Amino acid sequence: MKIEAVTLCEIRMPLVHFFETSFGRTTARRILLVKLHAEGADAWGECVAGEHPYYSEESIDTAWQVITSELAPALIGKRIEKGSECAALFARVRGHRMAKAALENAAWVAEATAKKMPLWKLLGGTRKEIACGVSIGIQDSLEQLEEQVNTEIAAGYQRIKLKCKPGWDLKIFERIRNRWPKITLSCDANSAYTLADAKHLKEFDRFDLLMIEQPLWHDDFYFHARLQKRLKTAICLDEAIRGPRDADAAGELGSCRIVNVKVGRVGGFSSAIAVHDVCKQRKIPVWCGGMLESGIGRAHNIALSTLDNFLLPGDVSASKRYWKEDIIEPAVEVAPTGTIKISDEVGTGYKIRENLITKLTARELTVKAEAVSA
Ligand code: OSB
Ligand code: MG
Repeated sequence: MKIEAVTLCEIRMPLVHFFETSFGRTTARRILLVKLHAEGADAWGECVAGEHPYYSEESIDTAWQVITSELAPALIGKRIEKGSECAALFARVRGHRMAKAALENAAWVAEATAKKMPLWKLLGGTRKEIACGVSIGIQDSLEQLEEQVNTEIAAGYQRIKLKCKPGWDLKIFERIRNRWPKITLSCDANSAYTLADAKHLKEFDRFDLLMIEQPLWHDDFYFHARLQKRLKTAICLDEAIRGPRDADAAGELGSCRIVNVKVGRVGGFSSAIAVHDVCKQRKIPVWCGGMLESGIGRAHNIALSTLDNFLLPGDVSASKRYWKEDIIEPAVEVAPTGTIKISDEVGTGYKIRENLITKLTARELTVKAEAVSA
């Protein structure tokens, strides 16, 4: 298929409930969507970069810039057979993995559409349903947190992850574990601690957590390996794993025993599959992370989660936890068993509500061949 043009579209979507991590609170998302115009196999992708460069170096504004000036021009006018060919076309741009992933993932959807296949099959998935967990942000009070956990357990979610930071850790684990001694519980620090906190982090071992996600620096493997030796609880790396080499290094060093795969963070589906494969080889279970995605990114996460080494429940949860109205149809729904059923339809199995996207759009730009050659 020939890539004729790329449309960038920034939409604004208020969250149903604010989401707070150790690096800050989000109340409304600014989301960058991309649309590939590909000879009738048009397809959408989502850039998961945040409003600020706090989770990683990227933000929606850096992504907008690098897509319009580098990545879209590298694609437009090219004929590609497969989504996986994008990575080589983008290779001379260093980093900017979330920006690259938005386009590459759209190209995989275009490929699936052209081949009349479900995206999950094209990615190499095998599962017919996937296991879901939730990520619960830092709240204003312990009571509010307990109520949220109660709601999500009642909805059937198979794993509860609590965002934590110094001052919002032992007391929340204590409170939640006291009321629910048996649930699968984990935590995510988003790099809020240093090795000087090792003794404090050792206290986490008392709460039978499935994992502690990214406790130390966002770019570190070495000190996580030192910390992992001292902890009974498994460390899971999120931020630090930027691709398959990182997963290999982390596995060899013993920096973690579990890996969070986010397709945006690692640069797109081909890299996400490679991370999955390296971890499988090393017998490291993976799960699919989330970035407060709209339905477009969410549908891509669902497809990815069908690969067989996605052995733990992902942060892939129902649309209604985030949005009053999602931009896909049907909205993502989670069954009382805490699972999402995988569609056998062509592409993602979800339709894009383009009229709604238009209504939510704050800025839009189409990059075309004339502009590229000029
Ligand atoms: O670290 O997993 C994270 C959201 C934004 C940035 C980083 C993270 C998260 C989440 C949310 O935990 C997961 C979700 O989309 O529900
Ligand atoms: Mg995380």
